Amino acid sequence: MKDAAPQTIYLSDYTPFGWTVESVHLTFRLAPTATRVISKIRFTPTPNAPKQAFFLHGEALTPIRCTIDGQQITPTFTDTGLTCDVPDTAFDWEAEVEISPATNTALEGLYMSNGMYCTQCEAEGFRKITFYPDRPDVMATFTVRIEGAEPVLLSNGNPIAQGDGWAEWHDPWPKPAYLFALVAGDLINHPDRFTTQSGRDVELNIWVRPGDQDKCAFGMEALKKSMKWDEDVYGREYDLDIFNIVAVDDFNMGAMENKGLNVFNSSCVLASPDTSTDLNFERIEAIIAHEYFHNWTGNRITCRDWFQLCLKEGLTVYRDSQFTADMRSEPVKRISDVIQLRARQFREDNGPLAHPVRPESFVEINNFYTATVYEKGAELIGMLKTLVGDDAYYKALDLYFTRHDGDAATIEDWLKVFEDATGRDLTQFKRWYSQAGTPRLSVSEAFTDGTYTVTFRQDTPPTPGQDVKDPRVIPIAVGLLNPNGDEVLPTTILEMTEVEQSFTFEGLATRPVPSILRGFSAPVILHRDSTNEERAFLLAHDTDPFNKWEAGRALARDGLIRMIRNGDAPDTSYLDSLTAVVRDDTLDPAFRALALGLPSQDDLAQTLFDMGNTPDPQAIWQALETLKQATAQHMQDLLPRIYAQYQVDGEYAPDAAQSGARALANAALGLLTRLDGGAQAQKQYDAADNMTQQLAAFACLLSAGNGDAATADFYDQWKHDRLVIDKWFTMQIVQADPDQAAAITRTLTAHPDFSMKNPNRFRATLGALAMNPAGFHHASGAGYAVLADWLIQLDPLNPQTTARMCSSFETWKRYDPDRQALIATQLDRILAQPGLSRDTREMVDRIRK
Ligand code: 0A1
Ligand code: ZN
Repeated sequence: MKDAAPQTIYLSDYTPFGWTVESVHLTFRLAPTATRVISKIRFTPTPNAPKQAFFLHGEALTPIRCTIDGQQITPTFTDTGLTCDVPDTAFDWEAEVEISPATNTALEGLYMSNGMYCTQCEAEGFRKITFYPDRPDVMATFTVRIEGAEPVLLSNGNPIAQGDGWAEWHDPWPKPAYLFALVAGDLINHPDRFTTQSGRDVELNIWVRPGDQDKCAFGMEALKKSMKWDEDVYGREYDLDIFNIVAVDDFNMGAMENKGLNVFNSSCVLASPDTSTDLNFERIEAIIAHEYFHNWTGNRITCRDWFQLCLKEGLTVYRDSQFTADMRSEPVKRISDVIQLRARQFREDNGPLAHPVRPESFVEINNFYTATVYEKGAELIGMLKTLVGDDAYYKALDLYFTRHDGDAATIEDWLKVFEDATGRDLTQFKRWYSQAGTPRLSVSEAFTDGTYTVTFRQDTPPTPGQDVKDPRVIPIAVGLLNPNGDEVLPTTILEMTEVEQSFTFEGLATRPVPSILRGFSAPVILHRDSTNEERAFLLAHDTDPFNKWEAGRALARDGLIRMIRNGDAPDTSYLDSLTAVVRDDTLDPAFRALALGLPSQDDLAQTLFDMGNTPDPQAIWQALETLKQATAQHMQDLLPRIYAQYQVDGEYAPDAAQSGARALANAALGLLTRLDGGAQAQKQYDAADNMTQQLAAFACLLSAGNGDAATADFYDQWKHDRLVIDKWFTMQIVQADPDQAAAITRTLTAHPDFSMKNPNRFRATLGALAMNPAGFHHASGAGYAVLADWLIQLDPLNPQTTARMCSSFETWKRYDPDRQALIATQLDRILAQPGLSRDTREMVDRIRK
C-alpha cells in the first residue's frame, strides 16, 4: 500500500546513518526470473551518530536468508526495507535474496534489455537488488562476483579474477550504492588505451551488441578527448586500470556514470555518419564527456543526500559545456545552451513544477532530475566563475578536490571552498540555490553631460511554496557601443546586489548603445524598452556574439508578437537585417544558421502570457508560418546561393566546420522548400549519403506535405536500425500539420514497431507530440487525450518515464478556459487510475494544483 500514502522527504530531516560500511561483497547468480544475490557487509557503529534503529532499504526482494555474525535472524520486513536488532559492536551481515530481472520493466535495479543484464541504481535502484543502506552518504568498497553463462561479465573497478562462467571485480574507491553497476551479455568491445598524465596505462572499451560495433569509433575518440581535457583544464586524472562503457537499448535517461562502468542509452553513444546527424554526434561527444567528468565531480566527491544533486549535476553540466565550447565553437555552444535553458528551464521555473536548484522536499527523487537542477545548476557555476574570475575559480576547484576527495558533500561545503579560496562572502549568492523562479531584470537609462546611467530592478514572481523572494546577486556583463559601431566600453561585469541599483559611466562623447547581459551572464529575463533600430544596430555591430544573436532574436520575437496580437504584417526591417547577417560570409555559418532560427511556439506562448495575453497555439503557429514564408520570399535570390555555397564536398566529418556549413545550407533548404514545394529537398533526399542530409530533406518534404514517398522509403531503408526508426517516428509527428498531429500520433502507436517498453521509442512518439505545440494543444483536445491514454498505459510498467513525460502538461495554466478544462479532465483521469505510481502521482498532483 505504499503508493497510497507517499511520504514527503525533507532536507531539514537529514540524519547521518548510524553505521559505517567497511566493505561490501556481492555474489550474483544470474537467471532471468530468479537471480540470487548474496551480500556480505561489514558494519561498524559510527561513534557519536544519532541513536536509531538499524534499517536497510529493500524493495521487491524475495528474502531467502539473513544472518548476523553467522547466526540466522528474523528481521521485520516492510514495503521499503527491514529492521532488526544488531550488536553494539562491529558485525558481519549476510543476506541472500531473489530478484527477477526479466520482468523488471521499470528499468531500475537489475533488469534485462534484449537478453542482456544491466543495472540502473541512481537514485534509489540498489535497494531493488539487495538490502542495503541505499543513501549516497554511505560509501564503501565493493567486491563483486558474477556467475552467469553470458560471455561478458562486467562490474565496477578492476577485474581481479575470472573463469568459465564467472568473473570477479574489485573497486578500490569507496562509493555509494547508486554508483554500483553490473552488466552481463553477449557483447562485443571496441577497445583502445589511454595513458594518463602520471603514466597510468588505462584499458578503454565500448561494449555493444553484435551488429553495433561499427558505431563506436566516434564515442571512443570523445572519451579520449575528455580524459585529456580533464587533465589539462582541471588537473583531474583517471584512477582505475580500466574504463568500460556499455550501450543499452532500454534506458530511462541518457547515461549513467557508474564508477569505471558507464552505462549509456544506445542513442547517446552509438554513432555513424549514415545513421546519426551532426547534432547527434555533438550530443554524444558531450554526454560521454559528462559521464566521464562525473568520475571526479560525482564519484570521488559525491552528494551527502539527494537534495544536493546539483552539487554533482550542475558542476558536471558546466564542465561538459566548457568541454564542448573548447572542442567546437564557444559562441555557438553558448547560444545553443541558452535556447535550451529558456525552452526547458525557464518553462519549468515559470510553472507549477518550479523548484529551487537545491529542493527542500520531494516525494520521489527521480522527479528532480530536472532542467532546474542540471541546467540552472550549471548557470550558477558559470555566475560564480564570472563573479570570482577565472584564476580564483580554478583555485577554488583545486581546493574543492583536495578538501573533499572521498566525501559525500553539500552545497554548503561547495560554497565554503569558494569563500575560503577567494575571501568572498557568498551568503547572498546562496539564494540562487534556495529560491525558485526566474528573476525579471528591468532596465532604465539616462544620459546627461557625458554620463550614462543604467538602473536595474530585479523581481522574481512567486513560485509554489515561495511567495516572497529576496534580491539575488546578479552578475550583469555590459558593453557600450558608440553610434558609429565602435566599442567604447569593453565587456565589464556589474555586480547587482540590491532590488534596484544604478551604475554610471562617465566621460562619454555621445549617448552609447548598451549591450546588456553579454554572454547571457545570468539566468534572468531581461526587460528593456528598445527600438527596432537599436536592435538592428546591435545585430550588425555588437562584438559579443551572444548579444548579437540575441538582438536578432528580440527583433524576430517582437515582430511575431505584433503579428499575433495586432495582425501586423512581417516586419521588413527585421527581414532586411536578417538578410544582411545571412549574406555576410565573414560570419560563422553555424552562427548564421542560429540567427535564422525563430523563437519557438512555446517561447512565444510564454511571452504572450507574461504580457497578459492568453496564447492561442493556432495563431502562434500561423504567425510563424507566415514569417517563414515571408523570409523565404525576402531572401529568394540569396537562398540558392547560400544553399549551393555551403554544400560540403569530400568525406563526411561531424566536426564544427562541416556541421556549421550543413546547418546553414539546411536552414536555407527549409526556406527554399517554401518556394519550390520540395523539389530541391527531394534532390537532396535522393542524393544524401549521411543522416544529417537525409533527415533534413525528409523534414522539408514532410513540412511541404510531400512526404509520403519519402516516409515509405525511409522506413524501408532503415527498418533494421532502431535508432533511425526513432527519428522516423518523431519526424512524422513533429512535422505534421497541427490538425493531423494527434491522429498521426495515434496511428503510429498502432505501428508494429511501436513499443511502450522501450523508452526511446515511447519518447520518439508521445514525446514528439509535445514538440508540435499547435498539434498537442489542438482545440479538439485530441492531443491531450492521446498523451494521457498512453501515460496511463505506461505507468504500471515504467513509472519513471511516465512521470517525466507528464511535464508536457506543465504549461496548462497559460491557456484559455476551454483548453484548461480539457487538460484538467486528462490530469484527473490520470490521478484516478488505481495503483498509480508514486512518481506519476507526485508530478500530476504538482501540475494540477
Ligand atoms: N546521473 C546521470 C543521470 C541519471 C539519473 C538517473 C537515472 O536513473 C534514474 C539515470 C541516469 C547523469 O547525470 O548523467
Ligand atoms: Zn550527470
